[in-house]
Amino acid sequence: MITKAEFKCSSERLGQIPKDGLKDIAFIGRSNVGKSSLINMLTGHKGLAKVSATPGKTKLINHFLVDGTWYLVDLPGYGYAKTSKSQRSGFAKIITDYVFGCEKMYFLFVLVDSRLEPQRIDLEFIHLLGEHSIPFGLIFTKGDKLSKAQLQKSVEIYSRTLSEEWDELPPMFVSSSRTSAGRDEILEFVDKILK
Ligand SMILES: Nc1nc2c(ncn2[C@@H]2O[C@H](COP(=O)(O)OP(=O)(O)OP(=O)(O)O)[C@@H](O)[C@H]2O)c(=O)[nH]1
Ligand SMILES: [Mg+2]
Repeated sequence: MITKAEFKCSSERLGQIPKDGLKDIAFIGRSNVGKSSLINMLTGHKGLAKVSATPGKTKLINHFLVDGTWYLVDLPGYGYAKTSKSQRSGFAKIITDYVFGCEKMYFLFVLVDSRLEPQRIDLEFIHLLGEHSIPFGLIFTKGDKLSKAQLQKSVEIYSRTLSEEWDELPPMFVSSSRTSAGRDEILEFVDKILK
């Protein structure tokens, strides 16, 4: 469903991101959760976003132009202990500036590792999204590492946890960059919200 995806630019400040009217669909989550891998999987473009086994690989806001009409945005991860002290508590300024302060940011996917129970830092971040009324969805990553039943359980546990705070649950997707699971569902959803 994506015909062409190309790297547009890397930004370290809001002032540097593309100044056109095109919408951003962005991906956030803990370092190493699989944001860059997912972007490569969705675009069918293996080397587009840089992937690494070492957390903290993506440090800038990376814009990838899709079919000349919207952007996929790869963001730095949060919760990585080796970032500077000032960043360890809370979230890096580059992330909060972009997510909470950028009009271009149209929809945010929060990625969580499907193997883990809800992590405090993710729940904190999701809470902030609620406070700022940021539209978001959840993507469970690395689904290839679990059985179908285990995946279903992960989604259920997350749903139950979010229900404690939210009246309405966000859209949720299970994915794997290895098997391309979730690709069609996520891209169809993006298609729908961009219209
Ligand atoms: N088995 C499996 N491994 C994955 C999957 N997605 C990512 N990985 C692995 O997880 C590691 C981190 O992937 P990245 O895509 O670089 O993660 P990231 O969230 O962009 O990380 P940062 O940029 O450091 O925040 C790499 O070793 C990937 O190969 C997946 O769907 N299945
Ligand atoms: Mg990355």
